[in-house]
Amino acid sequence: MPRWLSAGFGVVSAAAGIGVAHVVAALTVPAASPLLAVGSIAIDAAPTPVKEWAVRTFGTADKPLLLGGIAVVLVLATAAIGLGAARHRWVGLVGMVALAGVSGAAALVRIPGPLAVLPALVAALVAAGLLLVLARVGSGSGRSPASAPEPPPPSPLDGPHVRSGRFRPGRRGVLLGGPALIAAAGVGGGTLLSSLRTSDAAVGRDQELPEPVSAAAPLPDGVQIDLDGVTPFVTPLSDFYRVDIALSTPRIDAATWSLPIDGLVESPVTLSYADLLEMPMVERWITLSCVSNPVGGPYVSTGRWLGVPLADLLDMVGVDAEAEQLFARGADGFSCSIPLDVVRDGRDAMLAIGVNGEQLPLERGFPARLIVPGLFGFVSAAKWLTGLTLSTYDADVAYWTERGWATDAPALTQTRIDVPRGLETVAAGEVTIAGMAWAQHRGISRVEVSIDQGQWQEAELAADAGDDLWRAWSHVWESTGAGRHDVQVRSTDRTGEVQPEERTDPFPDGARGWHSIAFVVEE
Ligand SMILES: Nc1nc2c(c(=O)[nH]1)N[C@H]1C(S)=C(S)[C@@H](COP(=O)(O)O)O[C@H]1N2
Ligand SMILES: [Mo]
Repeated sequence: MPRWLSAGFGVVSAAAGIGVAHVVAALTVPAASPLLAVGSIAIDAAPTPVKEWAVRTFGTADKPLLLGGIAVVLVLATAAIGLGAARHRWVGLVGMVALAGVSGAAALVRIPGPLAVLPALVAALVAAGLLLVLARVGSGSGRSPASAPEPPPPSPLDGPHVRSGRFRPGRRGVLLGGPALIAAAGVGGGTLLSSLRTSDAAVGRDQELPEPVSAAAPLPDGVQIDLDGVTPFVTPLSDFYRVDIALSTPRIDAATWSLPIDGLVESPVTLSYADLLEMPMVERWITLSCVSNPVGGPYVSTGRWLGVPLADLLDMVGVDAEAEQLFARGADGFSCSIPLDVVRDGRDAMLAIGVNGEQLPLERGFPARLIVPGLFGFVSAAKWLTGLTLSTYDADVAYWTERGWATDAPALTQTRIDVPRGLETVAAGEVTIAGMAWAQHRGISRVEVSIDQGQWQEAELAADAGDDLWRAWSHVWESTGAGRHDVQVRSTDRTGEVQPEERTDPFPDGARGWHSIAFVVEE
């Protein structure tokens, strides 16, 4: 048997195993599907600089690329197993079981309960079994006799269109193609199944939201600068930035979901989704930003959040004096530390169930997440909540703290130039420079623009919607000549602090520095 065929047997057996396991996962725990489970571990284990590089280089395409990378490694490994199995059958058995073991162990790290290993078990059975059969049949020791009569040589009259009885790509084609088909059907079918199971009705995302007892203040006229290219003040949910460690979006059924609030409290409670819907809700416009946002970057958005004030929940359980933090956990293994004094200082920190008038979309943390104005998302905005624990910083350590990032991280002031775009060519005359500035919970009091290293000039601020929100700004500049010009911007927050000039990386507590771009004025 040719070596490529042995290697191919290894690859297609593993692929078929993964395909069937994907279906099993879709029916049980989607995130336990082998590639997803291993990918999640890779995300958890990747050293911070690697992760930063991946996000910087690939942006939101980093996850498909990760899966692709794992697939390449897997093809090489399973080809080797296939080659080994051609000589010694046990190599195939041990190799496939070992690979499946890796995926089972990976699944167990993030997903509690024995169901997490079921897909890996199925993958092991299918992949090892199939490889043994293929190796046997392929080497001719199976039922189909190796001594089958050779087909007669092709006649020169037979073109590619002639499908006579001697056209026999069949055997090898079937041996490789059959399992490949199983793999494709499994991955396609499993993915379809998961999406059916995550339909809005299936998870309880088809309910009326309660009316808030305290509605969001209407946005003042003039918060928006109506100029092509300037960010919309309210981010449509489809454009809202998304950052999380979940390789597959957690699917949580609101009907069976419950949220324990425990730890250093007088009376722990466990709330159901129905319990939450009964509680008094507030609705607030809040701008959320990500610590990974580079200067001038896109990871910032604004929505109208509906939820139960966290202070109410704390009052309900009665917090012990030793408690330092509200430790929040998400279904994807994420966790974060929210300082108790921040939760209780009067800001609109909430356990949110709705955004922009609808229940949270699945990728935004359905059924419930936290939103804390003024803190970066990674230290506050836990999605797919599974538990809230009042504790000390020693007792519970947050996911990103374990990876070297800051434990407490107030959102930093940033100012972004939206128009002109970098290197855009604009007509001579009046050039409008405009963009967004944010310093959540402190507010923006001033934005300044400097062109070609000239004096700082005060930009015009759009209407103010509140300190927890971003603010649009614009500045009209009379062009001074054709060719390249540079513009830089900086903001001052309401505490009087001016954005520092020096650029820093997002790691470990957010990027600092002035955004600048170059543009070109036409002749
Ligand atoms: N469960 C969970 N919650 C999470 C995260 C995560 O990885 N898992 N990422 C956080 C980070 S880093 C940010 S910036 C915000 C982003 O929220 P969004 O995806 O709804 O914009 O969610 C936070 N909540
Ligand atoms: Mo983030």
